[in-house]
Amino acid sequence: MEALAVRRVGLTIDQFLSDGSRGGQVHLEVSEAIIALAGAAGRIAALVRKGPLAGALGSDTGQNNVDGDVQKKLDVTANELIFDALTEASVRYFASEEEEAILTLDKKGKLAVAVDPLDGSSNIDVNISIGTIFSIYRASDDGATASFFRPGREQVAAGYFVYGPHTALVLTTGTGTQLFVLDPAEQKFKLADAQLRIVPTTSEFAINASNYRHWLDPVRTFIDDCLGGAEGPRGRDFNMRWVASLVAETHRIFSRGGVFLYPADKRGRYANGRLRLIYEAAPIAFLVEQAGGAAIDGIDPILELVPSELHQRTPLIFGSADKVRRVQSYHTDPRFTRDASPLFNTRGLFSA
Ligand code: FBP
Repeated sequence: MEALAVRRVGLTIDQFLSDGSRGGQVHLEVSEAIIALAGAAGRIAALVRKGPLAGALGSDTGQNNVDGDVQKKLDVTANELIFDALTEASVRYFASEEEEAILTLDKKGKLAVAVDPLDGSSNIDVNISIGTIFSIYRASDDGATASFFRPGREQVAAGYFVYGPHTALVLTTGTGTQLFVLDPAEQKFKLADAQLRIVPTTSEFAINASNYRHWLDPVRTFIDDCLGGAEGPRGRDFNMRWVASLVAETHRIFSRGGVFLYPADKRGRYANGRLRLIYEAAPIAFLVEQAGGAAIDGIDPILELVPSELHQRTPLIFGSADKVRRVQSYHTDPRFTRDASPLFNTRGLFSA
């Protein structure tokens, strides 16, 4: 199995998706949609590489998306490029962070595709990695909402493109998670790792710590215990990262493990965190689980949640399985489920 994986390194994405030796066959229309998305991502990567020479990509358009975020020029351009690419594939329904409602593309199309066209918008102008996230379902004959308002476990494929020092695609079609890298000479995505695995445990966490005062007890206590380091209840030192691009954080976790948290907090609009279930959390969770990691909303697996709104937010905690389980145990321990309990302001849950 491993030898086969090594032999396949270097295959183009088209060759990989049509390769009969894969564990599970990828249906033609799913392959075509992924290849269409890869084409759009290649064009977005070319713009990102040009930076300010491509125009003011990070400037505000003066419009807000439905969730209230200010749309940047590149948010809108990326959305248009992806929309155009998907009209060439067998896509019946298209949902996007940048579109208020679900759009119907091809009434006979077989798929429903949801995207965050440009994740990490606040990093466009600062030359830090940004990306595109996508989720693919079979279109439901019960209509547009039924196609997306279903458990993430029903996704047939998911992935993200990260536009960084190199452009990469991390993909799952339900048989493991693969890494592809855009070869700049040929403008083709090529397989670089046929079997990504997330190490089960590490000492690195990622969270926007400026929100510390807004967090609820389970998260606050978990982070307090990590910050206690070698002298604290965990008995060892931890490292922290926060890029503010979900794709970049996910990519780091794929390469060296760790846990990412964007929890619910006490700010008015953050009762369900910041990240959107359908086109951010669910595809990331599918990729992560396929690589041996875990993804939860605090208690339940992300892939079991059923959305009831298109732009619904969810708390998101994912990464190395042991770490995620530990965060989950803080959420289920009755001592931490009462918010702001004075009992636990100074000590953590675990003594080792
Ligand atoms: P966009 O898709 O609008 O860019 O928002 C998502 C995101 O940028 C994530 O990539 C990132 O994890 C998070 O928001 C950062 O949020 P904050 O600025 O609150 O730290």
